[in-house]
Amino acid sequence: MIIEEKIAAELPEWRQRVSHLIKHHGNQKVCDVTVEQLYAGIRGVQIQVSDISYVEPYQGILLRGYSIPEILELLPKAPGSEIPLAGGLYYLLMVDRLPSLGEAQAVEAEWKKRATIPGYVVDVLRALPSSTHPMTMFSQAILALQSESVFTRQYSNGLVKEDYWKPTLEDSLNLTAKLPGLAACIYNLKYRDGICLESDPDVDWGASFAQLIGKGNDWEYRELMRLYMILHSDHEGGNVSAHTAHLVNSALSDIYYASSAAINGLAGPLHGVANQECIRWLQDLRRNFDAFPTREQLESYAWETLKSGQVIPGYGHAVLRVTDPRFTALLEFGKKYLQDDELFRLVNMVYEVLPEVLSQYGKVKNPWPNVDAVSGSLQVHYGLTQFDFHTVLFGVSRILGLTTHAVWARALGKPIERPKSLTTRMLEEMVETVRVPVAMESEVGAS
Ligand code: HAX
Repeated sequence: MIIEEKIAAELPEWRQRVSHLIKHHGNQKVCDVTVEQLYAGIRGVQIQVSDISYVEPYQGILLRGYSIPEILELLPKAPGSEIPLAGGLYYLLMVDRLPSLGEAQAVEAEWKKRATIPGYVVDVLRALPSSTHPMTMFSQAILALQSESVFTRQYSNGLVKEDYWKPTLEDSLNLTAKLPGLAACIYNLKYRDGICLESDPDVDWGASFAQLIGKGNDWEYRELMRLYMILHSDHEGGNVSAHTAHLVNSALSDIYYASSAAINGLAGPLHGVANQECIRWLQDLRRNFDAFPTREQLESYAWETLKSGQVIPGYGHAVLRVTDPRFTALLEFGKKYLQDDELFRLVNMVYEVLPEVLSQYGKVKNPWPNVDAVSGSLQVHYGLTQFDFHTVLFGVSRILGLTTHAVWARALGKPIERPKSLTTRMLEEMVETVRVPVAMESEVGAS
């Protein structure tokens, strides 16, 4: 398999670099942690190494060093398409080299061989109550596949540590191959005719979901799906979904366990489900006014949301300090194909008004939009009005990134992750403060 061969060729040098760093610089301190960071979600603390991607605060995500505009320009495109093949992106993430069209197509061919979804997975999905959230269905479908894990089977037969990455890669290809089909199956069971189809061997991975939900003839939607699948694939190792996968993977749980856990993290409204929340907020905003709102009306609605103590979904980021380039790429797509769509016009107006409002609000470190501020409006335009489903598509793409992190973590022999916690008393002793009695604290507060 092309990816395995390439990684095997690169690996000796990577292993040598890592062992050199540990052997010669193992005691060198590279980062400090403040008391505030410990109470603030260890924000900004550099706790792991991954070479797959990096979020540069003022540039956005770099995938193997390439920015989003570079990725969209340099990766080989599907025939008849302006958007790169997802197979080429997976090759780049895994192998750390820009692929040729042939190499991208070789990954696509691997996915096609492995795309069939076992009947028992569909049975699991069918058995769930109709009220089940699509993200719960997605997580359970991935977990149901766990019995297929090649890694777990080989591990119990006595696999040597330096080969752990090989069946992890095999599992990653097997799982990622099935993801568009799984997502389409969930969509069809929940919102359409309940039929789960086999993917068409002539359709590339990025466009396959479109074909499987009956939108195969809609060229624009196929293009949107290809773009969506590229843009959501990875966002460094520290975000909730990627870090969850890394942690679970470090216990030598297989890719299915790690990916299902990551999807559960992605299902939070502060993370992936922000795209669903964003559509809810935009639609509530629109319903609040008889006609399309003016900028002033939009501004006062945004203040109402903030004053009621809620976050405005799609804005802000833990690391980014500029407009997310993934947002920009989707906005450009929208400007090209759906300028007059009302929801999309609202997205544009929010972008014109909200950064200033959030800056005045004061406490938000990044007043700019992230990818979730626009992605859902494009899906709704092409008929995916059931916005509670959108994060499943985000998850399909994100598993490309997190499986790559997992393969490389195993290839470089990373051990089980086990950071240490402190008690509040220990911290107090470390900073040598004397606890102020409650009575005195309120006196201080009153002065
Ligand atoms: N609306 C209102 N308040 C916001 C805000 C927003 N969009 N973004 C941040 N804040 C608030 C925070 O809640 C925090 O308030 P408190 O001090 O009262 O807790 C304060 O501003 C400082 O937060 P921050 O340091 O700027 O941001 P964080 O790193 O703590 O959080 C989040 C980053 C993305 C979680 C945050 O900006 C947020 O909640 N945004 C809205 C939800 C969202 O869009 N999430 C998706 C992020 C991208 C992603 O992961 N996609 O999957």
